[in-house]
Amino acid sequence: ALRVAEVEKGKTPEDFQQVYNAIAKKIIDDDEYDNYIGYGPVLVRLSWHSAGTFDKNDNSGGSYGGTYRFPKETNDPSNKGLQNAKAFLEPIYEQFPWISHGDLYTLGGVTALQEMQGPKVPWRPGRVDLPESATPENGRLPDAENGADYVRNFFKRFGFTDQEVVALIGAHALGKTHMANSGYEGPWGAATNTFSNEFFVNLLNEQWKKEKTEAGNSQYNSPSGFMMMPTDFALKEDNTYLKYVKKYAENQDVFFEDFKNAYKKLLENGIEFPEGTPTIVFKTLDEQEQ
Ligand code: DDH
Repeated sequence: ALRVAEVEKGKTPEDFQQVYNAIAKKIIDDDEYDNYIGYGPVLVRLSWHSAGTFDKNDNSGGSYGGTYRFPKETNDPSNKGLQNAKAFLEPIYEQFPWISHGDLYTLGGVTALQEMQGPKVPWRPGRVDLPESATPENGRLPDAENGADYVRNFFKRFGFTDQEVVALIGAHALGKTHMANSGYEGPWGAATNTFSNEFFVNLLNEQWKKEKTEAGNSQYNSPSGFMMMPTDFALKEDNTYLKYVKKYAENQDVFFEDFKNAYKKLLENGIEFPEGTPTIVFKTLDEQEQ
């Protein structure tokens, strides 16, 4: 059965805008994180991993229950590095203890994306904390040492199309890989805390050389100091994926529109929002200052 959203009692879009603002201000205040990349990218990654356990076959996992908060999921090897985002959000939760964890993790990603000049992502509240027993087993998140067939098959569990998959992986314009977390090292591009179509531009235009990392993984490196993981590079090796890579490299507006839609779907997978649930388009801090 679908999980039914229940908006936190008495809360209005203005209350969620207050949470947005607190997260956005803390991103600015704690700007030294990860050599001044800041917390934006790791918050986006947490939102994706909190939702990325979804399985449409039995409607298990997903963002709804906020089960990332339980040790089994926090300590999933695929979630290494995300404890930094979890710690970042703890004082936010203390300030707004009425919010569900699923709402907090997804709202954290939407806030970070918008504050990094990404598209506006319409967001709906009402995820409900589920008990520890609802925590999915480890192993539902993707393994980067794979090619296009794996990627296509992996995202079937969510019901995503080829186009949606390519758009979503464009999030790798943000942040970087860290040897200690994943056995990969380096950023995909130059603007690590500004959302853009740079991932696709670099995938097409850089001179890539396949090398082994010190952890024994395969990684593509370019003379500019950028990297791609095998699942990233796969988007160039598959003709259907490549079509969308080219489209997004040529037109950032099209990428932003498609990313917004696919990311919203990712964050809402498996949830039924009853009529009357507000759809909130948050104002950025900049817009509120004007
Ligand atoms: Fe990713 N990602 N990701 N990713 N991801 C990593 C970092 C970041 C895969 C593997 C990794 C998405 C899809 C995939 C972000 C967002 C998104 C790292 C490095 C690995 C490994 C972690 C580390 O070392 O710290 C794989 C495999 C896939 C796949 O789908 C095949 C998607 C869909 C998103 C999204 O947000 C929609 C972000 C942001 C980061 C950077 C994190 C950081 O700390 O910086």
